[in-house]
Amino acid sequence: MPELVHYTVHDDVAIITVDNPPVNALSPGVPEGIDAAVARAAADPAARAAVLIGAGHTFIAGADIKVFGTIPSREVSIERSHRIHALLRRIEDCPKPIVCAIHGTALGGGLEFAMACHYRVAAPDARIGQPEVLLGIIPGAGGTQRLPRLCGVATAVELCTQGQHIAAQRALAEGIVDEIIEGDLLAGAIAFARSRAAAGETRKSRELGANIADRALAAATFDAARLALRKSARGAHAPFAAVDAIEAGVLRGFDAGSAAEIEIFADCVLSEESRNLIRLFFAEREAAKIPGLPKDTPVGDIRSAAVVGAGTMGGGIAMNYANAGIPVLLKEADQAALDRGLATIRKNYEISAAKGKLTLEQMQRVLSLIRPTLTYDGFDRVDIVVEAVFENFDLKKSVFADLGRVTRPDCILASNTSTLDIDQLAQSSGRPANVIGHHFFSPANVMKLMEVVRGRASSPRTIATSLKLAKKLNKVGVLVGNCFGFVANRMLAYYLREAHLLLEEGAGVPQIDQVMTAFGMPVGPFGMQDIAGIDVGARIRQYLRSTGKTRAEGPESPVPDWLYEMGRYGQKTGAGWYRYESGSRAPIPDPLIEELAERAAGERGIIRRTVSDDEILSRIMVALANEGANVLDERIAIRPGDIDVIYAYGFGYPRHRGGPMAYADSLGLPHVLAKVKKYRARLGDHWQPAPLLERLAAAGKGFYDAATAATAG
Ligand code: 3H9
Repeated sequence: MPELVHYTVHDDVAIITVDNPPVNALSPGVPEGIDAAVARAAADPAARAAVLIGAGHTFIAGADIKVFGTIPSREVSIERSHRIHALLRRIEDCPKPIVCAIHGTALGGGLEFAMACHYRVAAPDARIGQPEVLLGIIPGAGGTQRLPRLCGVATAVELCTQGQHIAAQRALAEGIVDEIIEGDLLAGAIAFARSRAAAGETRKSRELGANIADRALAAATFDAARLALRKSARGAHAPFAAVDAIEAGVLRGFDAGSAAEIEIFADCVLSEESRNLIRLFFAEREAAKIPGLPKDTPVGDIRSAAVVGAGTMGGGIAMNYANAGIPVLLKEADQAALDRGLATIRKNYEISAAKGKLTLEQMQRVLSLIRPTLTYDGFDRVDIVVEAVFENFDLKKSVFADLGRVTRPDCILASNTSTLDIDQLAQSSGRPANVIGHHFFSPANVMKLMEVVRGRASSPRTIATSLKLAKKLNKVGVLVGNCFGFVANRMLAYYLREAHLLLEEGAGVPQIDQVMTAFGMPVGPFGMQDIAGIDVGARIRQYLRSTGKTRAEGPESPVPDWLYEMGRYGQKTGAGWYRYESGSRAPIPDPLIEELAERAAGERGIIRRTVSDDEILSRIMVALANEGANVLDERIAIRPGDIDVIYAYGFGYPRHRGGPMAYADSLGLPHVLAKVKKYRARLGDHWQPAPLLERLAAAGKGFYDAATAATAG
């Protein structure tokens, strides 16, 4: 077994190096190795001080997340936590100064080990954080206790409830880090350690009291945090648990606080929330691994790009490239449209600059990378073109025919279509192996999802390059198959259809939206359509009808089309499913929608009734999971985790609920199937159980069990 922790002595300073690639996680053996090395340094006459550092490209990125799933009970969790707390106390009690040298990231347990050292120095580009809440847990190795003592209550609450990483400079300003080392980190850390040894100083984080002395301020901070979390946590529990643990330590002292942390951690680590979030963490990384696509598949280097279409999507996509430092040509058909597109891009950047997210200098730099054009000049030099013109098949086909002519033979040709057939676009280009879908979500510069749509002829290079590019663009790329709407929008059609039918049956627009936001969605189905544009869906339906199809099998409510005919396109026209007053985005319920719903119900012979919140949630979620099962069965999505990642990043599905497929698993597939059958009996044959749902329910399995078995097989 490889040695996970190395001990060497450099002149008179012991160097303790954690060496557990890829991210130096605290896998079994690592904490024990550090413990033994610190004890050795304490006893070593050749060492006056010690430096704790990580090998490779990072310090410790946290506990080994895989291990959490193996904790069988509260008792085991508590027993393990006591051991790690005692271990960290031993480090802190070492009589010789211990300096932690941070590069890459010090996250979760990594930061907790760092805070148990007497001092911390960091490389300028290092980042630190307590991201445990993003996994449904809280810092479990004293982080909720030592952090407030180092940086104060407000910052500790912020870091432990939001889970974001902060830069070394901020960590320095907050008192979490003692010095930034420019140049050689290890040499700087050794010099720092020597200086503390010479001064005879060791400083224990757990004994620092000044930052938590003001109880009244602390109490006000906890109250304000809980109030804010009621909105922002969207039903997640872990952020509240983190506040509880910090509060216990600030009000009752380090020992009582540590005991509380251990208990609260045990509750969290065994929760459904944590199981879902951890599964999503690994699903996101799994999505980048494609069965049948070898690791050594050639990958093109994308150093320059072009986007055709400077509308809302095209502009947002161009911003993604510029943000990643890739120069991008932005082409429009006429000057007025190009000017409008550029003005929107500039406005978006100005809003970000006003919020302090980028400096004016950075804004000028990214803007200079976006080069407007009305022609295809320069397209022969770019590595990729993304087509983002109006969602019209003929128009898109003609663009692909142009692209086949004007670009280099190895140039990747991507379409941002949200629904149309990639294979037909590929044929139009004359270079189908290079063609692929890059489906971004609105607003494209913000939403992290990129559905990568594989056509029949997309080459391994085209696929591998697209997935690598997604990461470079700071997106989560998920490979999906080619069908109408791919994964996200195909399933969404069933989600929205159910919302529309529930409205006809008697539920209210605000009621349905409220049920879904209470579940944790950032916005309900009607509010979402008002943001995306009711005209967008209407045009897709028009196109489908022209081809003799519908978006979702079964009845279609006429109300969305009536809104379209009335020019109620949503927020952009001041009215859609809601009304909006003079530029405000606050939705105002509109009695007209009730009248339209009654008319539609009358036409279909439906007697309107009171619809319960439970029925709304159940029908919408069951419809989503049932279609998700079809998507899996047809191999449009490779794994249930891919669907859940798509919903988390594309639509803001509440991560702590895991995603539509994990949620169905948590309900139990026999229960989901029984609901589908019940709705079929009551509402009609368009409710058809997906064959995969029937097979899994009969076998007593969940979607994820089946995926694990398939991978293992
Ligand atoms: C914690 O610490 C609790 C404590 O309070 C309690 C202590 C007792 N464990 O993301 P990447 C794998 S909770 C196991 O693609 P990047 C990852 O699966 C933890 N594996 O790279 C992937 O494997 P593969 C708190 C981990 O450069 C590979 O490493 N810490 C862990 O884009 C590369 O990962 C966190 O939540 C882990 N902790 O980003 C940090 N971390 O190649 C979670 C990574 O087989 N990690 N892996 O697919 C991250 O945020 C990112 O991975 C990081 C690197 C920023 C570190």
